Amino acid sequence: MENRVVMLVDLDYFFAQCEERRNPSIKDKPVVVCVYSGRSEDSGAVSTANYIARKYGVKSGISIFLAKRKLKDQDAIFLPLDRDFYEQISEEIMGVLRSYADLFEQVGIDEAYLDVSQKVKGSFEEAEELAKKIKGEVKTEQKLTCSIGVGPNKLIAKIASSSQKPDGLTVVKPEQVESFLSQLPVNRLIGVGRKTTEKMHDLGINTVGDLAKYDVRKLNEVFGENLGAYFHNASVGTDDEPVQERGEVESVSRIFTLKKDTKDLATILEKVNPLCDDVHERLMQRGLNFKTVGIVAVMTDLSIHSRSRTLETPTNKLDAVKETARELFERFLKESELEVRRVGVKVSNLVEQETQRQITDFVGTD
Ligand code: TTP
Ligand code: MG
Repeated sequence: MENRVVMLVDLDYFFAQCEERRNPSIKDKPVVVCVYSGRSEDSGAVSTANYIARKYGVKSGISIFLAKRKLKDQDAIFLPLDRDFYEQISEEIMGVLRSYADLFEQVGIDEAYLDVSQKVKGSFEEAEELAKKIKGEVKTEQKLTCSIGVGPNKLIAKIASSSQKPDGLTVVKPEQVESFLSQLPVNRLIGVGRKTTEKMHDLGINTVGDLAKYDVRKLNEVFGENLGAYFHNASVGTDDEPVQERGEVESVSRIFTLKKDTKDLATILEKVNPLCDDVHERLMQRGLNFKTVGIVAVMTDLSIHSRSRTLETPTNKLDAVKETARELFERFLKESELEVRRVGVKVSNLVEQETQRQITDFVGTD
């Protein structure tokens, strides 16, 4: 079998970077995205902060009050969380990432594993080129930076992705795994928190290399067999967890960048119709009917607008996607002043097609 090649793509300081993209004039200042609890003016916690703010010790989870104190002499920007906006951007980027993967697994709003083994034919050199291409596309199309780790499995990809941030790319080939891991502190392994780290320090284990050399039986005695075995395997970089799609499909969407910004409905529909074909085909492959059809328009200023319509009953008709998308764009273009840069189609409210059909599908397949 060929090498397994897995990537972990993690967007840098995601919520704060979305805010910088929306308003580039704040880019050179500390930016802190906050979840205000509403009790008093500054009560609540920091969701995330850009890397300038991090230099002053501001990070996810600290109180807004403390963040303000740390930044009191700076011209810092504090903004409330705008989850819908970040989710929209996340969805677009995940769509791009998915298109590069043989197998795809989103693990958070700003993070996904891509198994690219077949795409790159097991070659880490090709994987590095592919990772550069992905970083480039995310940068030019979405105006965001990300960090990518490439490795022979999810464990290594994940650690690699966080080893150079922001805007990093770290490739760990199978023959480099041992030297890459051995000098890292043990708490870099997933599942090794503060308490476990302390216990390991007591055993004289400080680095992942120390852990790899430690007698497995003794590890089992201290941590129990499951954890002991996990820690040992992790320390030598062994991990065979597959990259796999998570959860139910909630929506299917496609987005496309126009050759030229425009407000012309006919030009836009020329691009939107093939997107409708594509979305519809993916739904049919998965045996899904839909009830809601939506459009997305990203304008010249990169602001994102979406409109949708929910039909009376679920359907599988391609015409329903095209007609509804056309009507929504027609109405949207009348209201909007700016030109459109990217157009998208999204179908949601999905339901399984008749079980009847699925049963008949199986008949005669023997
Ligand atoms: P992360 O990827 O952990 O952090 P990040 O993208 O802000 O920074 P990094 O450059 O280190 O990747 O989390 C993604 C988003 O999730 C983050 O932008 C905000 C949100 N988040 C919280 O709201 N609270 C938290 O405690 C954490 C860790 C993240
Ligand atoms: Mg991130």
